[in-house]
Amino acid sequence: MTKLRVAIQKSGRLHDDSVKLLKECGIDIHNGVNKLKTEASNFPLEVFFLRDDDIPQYIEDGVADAGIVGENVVLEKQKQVNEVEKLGFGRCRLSVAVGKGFDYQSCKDLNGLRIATSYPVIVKDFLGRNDIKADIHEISGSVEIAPGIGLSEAICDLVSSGSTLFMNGLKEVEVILNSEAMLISNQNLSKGPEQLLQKLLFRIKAVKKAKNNKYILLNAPNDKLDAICKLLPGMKSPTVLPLADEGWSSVHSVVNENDFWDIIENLKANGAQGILVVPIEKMIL
Ligand code: PRT
Ligand code: ZN
Repeated sequence: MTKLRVAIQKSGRLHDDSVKLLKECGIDIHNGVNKLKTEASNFPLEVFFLRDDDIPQYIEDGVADAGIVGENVVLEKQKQVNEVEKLGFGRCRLSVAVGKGFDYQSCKDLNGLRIATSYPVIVKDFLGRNDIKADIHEISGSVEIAPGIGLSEAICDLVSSGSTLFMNGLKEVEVILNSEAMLISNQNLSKGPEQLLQKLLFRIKAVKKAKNNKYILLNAPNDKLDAICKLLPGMKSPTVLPLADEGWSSVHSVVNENDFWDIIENLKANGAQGILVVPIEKMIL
């Protein structure tokens, strides 16, 4: 039977969220300690646990059909893979940082400096686009200590909270890339795996959509129903049910997280009461 072979990070920042996403897609996987691969019990899917840096190559070579890695890794590795879907976790930025005492005005100030990084390809591209001549020193870890030990004047590394830079006396001066985890796939999938990938993607989109939306229930006086329904477009239109109390209705709908607080304020201003907001598990349009 055809199986979809999906590579995820063995351990590290993307591991837990990758497993969680598959679970939210209804795929049961049991991750034995130190296992290289495992099979889902209820979906034709095999999971490979790999170092994130190796995943694009395995997918280009067709050893895995699809995988989950940071966009930073996809861009750095330059492998022939399809970028299928951004996944909304593992967010970070790839930034240039210099010592906090450095009087930095623009990227031209990087001319002639040594820049330590684990992302030589992306940094080289950035320097080229901005016509900057600087020396790239590739190192594989603990990039943030390079200026302190005299290896370089600047670094380019991933940043999320910024506390690593701060603790090492550095300041962020340029954001080269904003990154999040991404589903990538082999460019020449045969029909079976391609169909399974589409099935997985359908589920991922439903999970992502549900996270961005909330189910909302409220009570509305009947004379305000029109105004209230206009505030709540819902998936088609809101559901309106009569309450046992004469003159009142219960209104059910879906609201987007981003508009949420504005909508709630307008609803209250229009006489809505007893507003309940409930998370949605899956959402299929
Ligand atoms: O063993 P393997 O090679 O698989 O793992 P790894 O050590 O290469 O990667 P890992 O687990 O550290 O990160 C995996 C992916 O998570 C990265 O490729 C990014 O896409 C994403 N990600 C998100 C991050 C961060 N946030 C992050 N903050 N990856 C690394 N960091 C590091 C950064 O390098 C720096 O050392 O965290 C430090 C900075 O964090 P703040 O919060 O102090 O700014
Ligand atoms: Zn890695």
